[in-house]
Amino acid sequence: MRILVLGGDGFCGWPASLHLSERGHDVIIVDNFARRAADVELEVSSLTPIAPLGTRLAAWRELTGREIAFRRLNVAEDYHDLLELISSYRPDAIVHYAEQRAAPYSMKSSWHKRYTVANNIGATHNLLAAVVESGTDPHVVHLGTMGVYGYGTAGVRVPEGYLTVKMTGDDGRDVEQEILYPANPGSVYHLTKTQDALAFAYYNRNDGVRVTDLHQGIVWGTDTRETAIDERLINRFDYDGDYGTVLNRFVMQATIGHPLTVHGTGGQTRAFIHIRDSVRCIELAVENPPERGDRVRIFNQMTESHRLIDLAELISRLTGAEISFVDNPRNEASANELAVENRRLLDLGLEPITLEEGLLREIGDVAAKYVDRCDRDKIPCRSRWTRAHPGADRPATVYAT
Ligand code: USQ
Repeated sequence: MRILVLGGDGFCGWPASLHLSERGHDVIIVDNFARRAADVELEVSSLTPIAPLGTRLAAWRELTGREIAFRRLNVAEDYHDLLELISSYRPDAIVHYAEQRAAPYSMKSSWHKRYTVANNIGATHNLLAAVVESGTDPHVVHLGTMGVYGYGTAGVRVPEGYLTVKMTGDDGRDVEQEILYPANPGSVYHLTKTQDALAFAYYNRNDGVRVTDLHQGIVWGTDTRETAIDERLINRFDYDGDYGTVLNRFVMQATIGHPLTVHGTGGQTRAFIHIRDSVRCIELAVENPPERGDRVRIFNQMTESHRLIDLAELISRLTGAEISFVDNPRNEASANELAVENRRLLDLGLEPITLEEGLLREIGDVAAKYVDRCDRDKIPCRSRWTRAHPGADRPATVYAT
């Protein structure tokens, strides 16, 4: 297949691009290096020394004989370049990672909120408009988030995108309808993904665009089979308070002797997936496209749920790390239950990698190898959800509003 990977230089996009190339697909990466620019802005670097994209691609060619092409463009702004690329390349699939993906980053200031909204919603809409305008029929595979469902206790197993509701009609009879599961975003970042879902529903109904929306949980782990071949292919490892995600942060903190930063009580339950399963899910979605005329297909891309305190205690037991309960900078429920339906990816052949000590040690080994690159001052989460919150974030940089 011919596949465009939008955002193919990022934490999930890079290993997915390599994996699809390894599977024999023809891959073009589209990226504007926004993720690398955010590192410059935040004065932090990936714990692992990621190579420039040109070096990455040359190494992949040298090691495997496979060619991945690259087009530098901003999906949210360079509409005509995107349209030209889709029209000329005529991809079978477009995997869409080209969105600002960190909830804390999206909450840092009004500049970050507006950037996240303009970038994410603009990129998704540009993509859909360009697909229709080009007259081509690629399968759009979008990285959504489990966070679209919200993190209250639902009282039911969270279904894969749709909910059957029963209403009472004027004549008193029951009317049944399937609707998109009610959106309940917990940050401006998550809000953009709920908006994306509406755009997909509309373009699917109006223009027949084929879409798979993958509601992914929190990714953990760093390397995949392909990124581990050579240090020039190494994947990002984010540990900072904005882009670092919770499980990788806990393992990294344990490795460097920093207390584990549990927000609030740690009663929050979240969905998780290992990076190797994440790239495998992309392969499964791409290689099993929906038929023309099918409604938007939604998969819950997660393999297990855990309470944060249970994860912290597990890591503490394994490493002796101290647990520190810090004031929660987010506006989120202090505890919730979470049961998730994920049958559709399992039915396509996903064999879940679940939490186990060996894999946690592997992350710890990566963290230990690059410990000298860690800036401990970047570990605390300083981005706050509400102004009223004591100690609200005052960034050193002044952003235009
Ligand atoms: N948390 C801590 N301590 C920390 C960091 C986070 O207790 O040091 C807590 C947060 O308060 C939150 C939970 O851990 O309750 C998850 O935070 P996170 O930063 O690991 O994940 P999140 O902000 O939800 O976002 C990440 C990815 C995002 C993806 C999402 C999937 O950055 O791209 O969409 O996970 S999900 O969480 O299922 O919505």
